Amino acid sequence: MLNDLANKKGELFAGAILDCKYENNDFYFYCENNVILHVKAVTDKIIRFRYAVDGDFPRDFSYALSETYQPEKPTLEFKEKPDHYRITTNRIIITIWKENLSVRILDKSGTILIEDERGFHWEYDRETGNDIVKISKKVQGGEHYYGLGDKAFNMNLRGKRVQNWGSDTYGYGKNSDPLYKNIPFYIGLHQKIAYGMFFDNSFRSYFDFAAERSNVTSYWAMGGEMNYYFIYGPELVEVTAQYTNLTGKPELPPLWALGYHQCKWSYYPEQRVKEIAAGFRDRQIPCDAIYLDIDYMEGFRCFTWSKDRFPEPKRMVQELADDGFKMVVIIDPGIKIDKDYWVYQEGLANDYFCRRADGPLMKGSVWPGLCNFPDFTRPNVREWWAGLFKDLLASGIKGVWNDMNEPAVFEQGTFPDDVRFDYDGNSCSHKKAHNIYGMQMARATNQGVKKYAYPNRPFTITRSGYSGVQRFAATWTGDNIASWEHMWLANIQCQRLSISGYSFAGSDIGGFIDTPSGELYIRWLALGVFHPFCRTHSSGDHGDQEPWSFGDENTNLARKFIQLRYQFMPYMYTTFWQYVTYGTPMLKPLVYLDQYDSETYLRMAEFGLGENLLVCPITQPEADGRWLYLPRGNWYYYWTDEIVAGGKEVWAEAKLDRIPLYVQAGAVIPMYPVQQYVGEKAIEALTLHVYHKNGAHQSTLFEDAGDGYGYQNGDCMIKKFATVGTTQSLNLQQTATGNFTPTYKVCKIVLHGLPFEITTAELDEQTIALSQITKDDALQTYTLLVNANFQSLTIR
Ligand code: MIG
Repeated sequence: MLNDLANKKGELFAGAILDCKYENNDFYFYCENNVILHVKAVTDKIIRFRYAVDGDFPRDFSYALSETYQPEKPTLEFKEKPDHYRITTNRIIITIWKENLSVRILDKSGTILIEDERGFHWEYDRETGNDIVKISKKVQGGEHYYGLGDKAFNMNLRGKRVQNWGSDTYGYGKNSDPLYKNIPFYIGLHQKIAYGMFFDNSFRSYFDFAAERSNVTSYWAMGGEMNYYFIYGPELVEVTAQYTNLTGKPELPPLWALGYHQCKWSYYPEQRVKEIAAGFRDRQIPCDAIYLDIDYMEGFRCFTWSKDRFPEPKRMVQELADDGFKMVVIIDPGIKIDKDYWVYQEGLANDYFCRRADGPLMKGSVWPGLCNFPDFTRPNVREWWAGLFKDLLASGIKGVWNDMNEPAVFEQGTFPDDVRFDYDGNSCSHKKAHNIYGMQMARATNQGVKKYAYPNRPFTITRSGYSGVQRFAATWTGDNIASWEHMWLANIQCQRLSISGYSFAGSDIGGFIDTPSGELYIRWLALGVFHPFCRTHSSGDHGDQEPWSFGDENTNLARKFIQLRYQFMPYMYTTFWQYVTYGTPMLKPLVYLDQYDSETYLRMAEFGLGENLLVCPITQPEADGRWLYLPRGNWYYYWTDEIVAGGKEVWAEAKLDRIPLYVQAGAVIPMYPVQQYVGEKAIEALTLHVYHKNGAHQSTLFEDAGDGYGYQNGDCMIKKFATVGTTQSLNLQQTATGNFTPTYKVCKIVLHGLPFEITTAELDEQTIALSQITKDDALQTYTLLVNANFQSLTIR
């Protein structure tokens, strides 16, 4: 496109720098032809570049940025040289050439991190009056690219061109683009050094990773500003964490939201919902949430209930709650044009709906028929929208699911370009607001659910979003298909979302369109239980997709994998806490586990979950295992306790009753007993699986009430488990901080992989009788019960 456009219209470039002014962390470079570059050192590692072409900057505004982000002040040095300016932070060196405003960034060892090719340039688009703003960078030797949200491409984006224009893509496939989300953030890796690039521009945008020209990576947007953040790693995880801090982290979800969820388009009437609920409890398959799709409403009118299908919602929701089920309902943006419908009346009376350029209300057909659409970019509209959730929450609804918010409109796809938006006081057209519409809807929804769920935590989920949307809702990967390829895609998309700041993601397990075979369903479920959001969803006209729909044998396997999810719950919750606290991605592609090993660069099936687990799904039929690349270090095969050395390809034996799953040597993995739903029983013992390693390792456990906001005031418990192992011994130290007191008083410690026979055991300096340690011959593990507050356990 760079060249196509260039053929027809003129590309414009900055002139030479005439002057420079600076104050604190802000540097302004004024060029010959009215171009200004504003460089802001946000931190020592995050540098913002903002360009103006008409001699002035418009009001600075972004929906992406977190309001609570507190950057650490950089340490700076500024120098003017004959042909360039140089800004040096504690970590990087930024050079800006006087001749043409070209930018280069080096790390402290002098390695080039990024370097402009043609640099910033633009084109004036006569039709819209917008500037098409572009930048091009040289591809560095051996450079690889990752990120960009939900893209359905191979993990490594080199050689691809992608587009951000949120779209309802029913039955998309590998390489379909654009999809639902708009996350203009990528991560570059070369010479084992990682950096991030966040192009904060909500217009339709494109990224070309050495696709058009093999030595150039470029990106551009159809309007708005050239406004990007460079983020220095050098570690991949740090790049994602910084981006996530910049664009915001969610709050902790209620613990039940990490349980298993069951969804369908649609479960109705009440009797059917009850059958589904009973189906879980009768078969003892754990489940925390059941969803109602659009058919629960009266003629698809949001915030109404179908009188025939759900005559007494509050009673039904309560009865389900008594049995441990939380109910989540869908809410779409389209409000039916219907004079007798109160939501429509209120929206109309208060002028809350979007308007066309010439004044009429924006009309579009979606499920209810012709609809108007709230302008979620106005604070008072969000406030109104939030208030609409009062009755739903009062009926006991615990979560809300936002769909169709790309925004999607039948036939025409989305809104026409001329539709107007307030954009929080920065009035604009759909061209600019399209990509943030879904995010602002999710924001308003979260605001309402949060308010009325109080003192409990809200749960919201959205299909579309822009950078920063992770603050407001969980997400899923949209309308996928029950095929092996789609399961493969789900794995990549969830990892990619995670490294793009959006960890709370999952796929429609088993596929939304079509019916999976039992085998595919089980393989997919086995993967899904290791995704932060774990929900089976399918469209109604393609048969049943409950965990018991595929015969007895598969039902048993489904139960087993869902039970595993509940056993790993404290580990998943800890991983979530690390995400909301540090911005650490919950899922990590293999390259994130070892960027110093180039064998990981093109891998995409294997991923890390949290600190200590490695998962690799089987995405082919009739397999009894698979080859995978295990990162360096020693790993335990979860199912057998076999110790496997990484840094090479290994074969993981995994018939349908297993998913390749490895535990890092030295790890301590916390587990809960199986429950049918979160909070079913008070946890009486926490199990700590300790995996011996020759050497030291540290693991974490976070616990709190699992709901409410006490954790924000210290009512939580952070435990660190430090293990040190030798060929003769194992020491485990536990240190705890925080005020939370868990229900359990004991820990069940399971020792894995001891390379010696136990002769003595000491707990907090007291000898333990060996008779208190039981050996499991199958796995060669040793189990003992200890006081939950133990500090040190030594085994020899
Ligand atoms: O036009 O609400 O992606 O999860 O079940 C289809 C019905 C609208 C699309 C969502 C899907 C949901 C379906 N929706």
